[in-house]
Amino acid sequence: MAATSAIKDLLRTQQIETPSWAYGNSGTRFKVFAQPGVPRTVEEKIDDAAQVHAFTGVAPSVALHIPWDRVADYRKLAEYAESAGVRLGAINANVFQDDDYKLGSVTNPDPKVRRKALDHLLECVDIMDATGSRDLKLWFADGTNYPGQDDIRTRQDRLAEALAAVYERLGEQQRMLLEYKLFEPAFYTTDVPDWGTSYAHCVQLGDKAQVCVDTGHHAPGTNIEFIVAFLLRAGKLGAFDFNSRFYADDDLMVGAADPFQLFRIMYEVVRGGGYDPAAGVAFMLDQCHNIEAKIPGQIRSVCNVQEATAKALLVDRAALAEAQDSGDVLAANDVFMDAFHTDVRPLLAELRTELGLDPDPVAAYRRSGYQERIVAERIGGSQAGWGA
Ligand code: PSV
Ligand code: MN
Repeated sequence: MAATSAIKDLLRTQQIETPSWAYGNSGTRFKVFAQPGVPRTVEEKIDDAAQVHAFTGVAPSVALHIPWDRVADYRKLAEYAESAGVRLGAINANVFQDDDYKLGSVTNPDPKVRRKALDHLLECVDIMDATGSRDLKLWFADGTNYPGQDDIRTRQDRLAEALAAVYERLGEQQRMLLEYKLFEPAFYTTDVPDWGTSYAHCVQLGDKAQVCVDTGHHAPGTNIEFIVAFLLRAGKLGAFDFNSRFYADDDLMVGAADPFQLFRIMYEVVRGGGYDPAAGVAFMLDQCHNIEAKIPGQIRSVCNVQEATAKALLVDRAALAEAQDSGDVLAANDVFMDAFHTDVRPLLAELRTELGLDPDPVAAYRRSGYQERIVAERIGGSQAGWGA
C-alpha cells in the first residue's frame, strides 16, 4: 500500500469546484422549498462558496451559470471572488430557459433561434475572457419528444455547426466541455445523449474540446468507470459534474447514493493519469440541495469526493497488477476491496489538521455562526434559485 504521507501529499493537490447554483433555492417541478439565508446576489453565492473552501481547503473555485449569474462587470466580479478567497471557475452556458428554445437551441429548426443560442455561447466566451476562466461548459436540452418531430440527422449537422463556431472563438488556453445527458427535458431523442456522441463531436473539433461526464446522466446500470477509463485513454476526459442519483437526474450529494461507484470512478481517474493536475480534468460538483442545508451539503459533498479519492489512491497498484497478470480473480478483487473498505477518515482528519483546518469541516461550519449570520442578515431582496 502507498505510504500515508505520499497519499496526503496527493490529496493536498486536489481541487473541487462548487457550483453557484448549489447555494440558491432549488427543488423539483412539484415544489421549491425556500430556505432562510439563501443568497440574493451572485456575490452572496461567492461568499457561501468561500465558506466551503475555508472549511475544506480544497474547493478554491466556483462555477457560474449565465444568465443566472449575470453581472455588468465580470472583471470586478473576479476581483470580488479573489477578495473572498476563491476564484471564478467554469462558465456554464444556459440555452434552455427561454421561450424561444421550446424546439431546441443550437439545433432548433429556426435559424434565428439558432443564431440567438450561438450568440449566447459566444457571449459566454467573452465572459471567460473577463473572468480568466478556462472552461466553457455546454449542456443542451435540445432534442425531440415525438418520432418524426424533426430530422435527427439534420439536428446533428446544426449542432456540429454551432460547436465549430464556438470552438473557433476559444482562446489558446480556453476549452469547451461538452456534457451529455440521456434524456430530459426531451424524451424521445436527445441531441447529445451519451458520451459517444459527445466524444465524436469533440474529436472532430480538436484538442480544446473535451467531454464532461455528469455522473447523474446515464441509464441505470451504466458502468461509468468504464466511460472514464475509455475517455482518459483517448485524452478526452475534460471534467466531471459530480452528483448522485437513485433514479434519474436526481442531483443528490455526490457519494450519497453509491459511495462504491464513486470510489470505482476515482480509481479509474487515478489509474488513467487523470488525477495529475496536468491532465486538466476538472472535478466539479453539479448538485442541488432541495431539502438539506446548502453550505454544509456542499462541504459534505467535497468531503465525499475526498474520501473516494483517498481510497482510490490507497489501492495497492503493484499487488493488483500482479494478481491481474496471474489471472488470480479473487486476489485482484481483494486488493481492490481492501482499499474501498479502509476507513480513510482518520487520514483526512490528520491532513486537515496539518493544513490548519478543523478535522471535521461540517461540524466546524455549524459551530462557526455563519449560518445564523446569513439567516439574520439576508432579509429582503429576492432569493436566488435554480432557474432565476
Ligand atoms: C443538466 O441537467 C445539468 O447537468 C447541466 O450541467 C446544467 O447546466 C445543470 O444541470 C444545471 O443544474
Ligand atoms: Mn451537469
